[in-house]
Amino acid sequence: MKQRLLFLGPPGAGKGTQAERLAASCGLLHLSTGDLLRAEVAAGTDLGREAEAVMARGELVSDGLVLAIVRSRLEGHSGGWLLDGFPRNLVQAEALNTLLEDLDQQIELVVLMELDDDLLIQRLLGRGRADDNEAVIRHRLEVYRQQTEPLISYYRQRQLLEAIEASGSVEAIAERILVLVG
Ligand code: B4P
Repeated sequence: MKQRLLFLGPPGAGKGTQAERLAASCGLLHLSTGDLLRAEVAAGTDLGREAEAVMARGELVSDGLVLAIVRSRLEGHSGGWLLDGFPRNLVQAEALNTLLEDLDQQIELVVLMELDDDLLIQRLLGRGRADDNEAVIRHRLEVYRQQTEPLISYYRQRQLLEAIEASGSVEAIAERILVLVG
């Protein structure tokens, strides 16, 4: 079974939903940069104050902040991990490579979750988080196309990427992912 995984996909594809489930059943460390940033906002830290307005606009928080969070969690962790929502652009992907070289670890699988925009928007409006109104969702989708989508060919070239259709029930999608994880 693969132990070092990335979940990639547009906002609302269900990365968090599936990552939580898989990490719990396989004993992997689940690192969601979105959840970690929201925890900083809730705790009112300096980092949280900096991230809050950026997230509310649907833009990406600065690479430096996100990288510091990921580095601090991965250093000193020797078991498997699942990165959910990170990396989100090429700068973060290159920084992750450098970090993993330092730690003598390698990504084993990148799971791309694909879903039509209409369904993404419907799911996010149903979730109703602070950054889930239609205008912000549309902007997050644009940011995804511009900044995150280039990671698809980046990881495909490295022969790490497998895509799944992210429609259907949570259980059906979990099954598709399990087949890839092995
Ligand atoms: P994230 O927290 O990563 O959230 P997301 O992409 O919007 O959602 P996800 O795909 O995880 O969907 P979920 O399972 O919740 O990002 C939020 C913000 O944080 C970003 O916009 C950015 O500002 C910042 N950020 C995060 N990481 C960053 C980074 N690396 N660099 C810079 N900034 C960063 O599912 C969505 C909804 O669908 C839920 O309501 C769920 O219940 C529902 N759902 C899931 N599966 C379903 C199914 N099969 N059927 C029906 N509904 C389903």
